[in-house]
Amino acid sequence: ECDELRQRMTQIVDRMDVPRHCRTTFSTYHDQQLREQGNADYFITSGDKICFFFEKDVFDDKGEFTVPKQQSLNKVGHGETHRSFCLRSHIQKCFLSQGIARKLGLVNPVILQSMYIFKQPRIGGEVTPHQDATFLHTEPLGRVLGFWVALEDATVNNGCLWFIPGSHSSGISRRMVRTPKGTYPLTDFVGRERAYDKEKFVAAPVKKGGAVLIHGEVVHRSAENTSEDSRHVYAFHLMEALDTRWSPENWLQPTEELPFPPLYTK
Ligand SMILES: O=C(O)CCC(=O)C(=O)O
Repeated sequence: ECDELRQRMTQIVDRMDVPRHCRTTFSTYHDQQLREQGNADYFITSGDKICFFFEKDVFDDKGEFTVPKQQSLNKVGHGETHRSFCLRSHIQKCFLSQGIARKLGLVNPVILQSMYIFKQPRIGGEVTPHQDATFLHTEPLGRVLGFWVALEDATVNNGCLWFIPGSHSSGISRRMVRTPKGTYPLTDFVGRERAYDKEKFVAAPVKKGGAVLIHGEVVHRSAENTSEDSRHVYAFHLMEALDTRWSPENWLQPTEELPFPPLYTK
């Protein structure tokens, strides 16, 4: 399954249309602002599509790749990867996620988003310490669960996850919210990420095919990848929809046509 997913992603990247705002030449401060606005628009509308997010400096000032295309992406997300192209059936059938969710007592889990994360060799960027509920906020808290499946060995050298044990029980310190319609930037933060003691993080290396379950409030991070190996991962987030309010201020919003799909097939 891991290899199938990797092959499928190789095809998608081969055929990808690079988003225009990545290709455009940006030379002035104003151009730079346009690029940032393009990035923000692209992100906030990515909830129901396949969108491509690149590592830093993978385009030159003419918009041409400076690295092989297959090694340029940071991640692909956040919607269509689970709504179609077979990955939804991977989530529902293959990754044992239905069985795990049932064992955890989830009554009506829905799939919020999914991401294929590359952590490219040598250039894979770090993911700074955060809690997923900062971006995927519910009332009450404690209803979001990440499934993070290693499609290759994830090691301390190539950027495995690190966690602060016990940090899931201290609430959240920051939320990403949509700003009022017609204003820019499109999202903002309320509150601030706490300063975390680096020494408190514990590494969680896993073998290819291993799954890590991420509590929505646990503080986690991953380091940059300076090794020669990639660290591909398929990650998706579930929400227990029973008696849960999805915040209308979240960046990611379901619509009537595209509600969050249920995890359970029967
Ligand atoms: O894969 C990574 O490096 C980070 C993933 C992550 O933070 C998440 O899935 O919540």
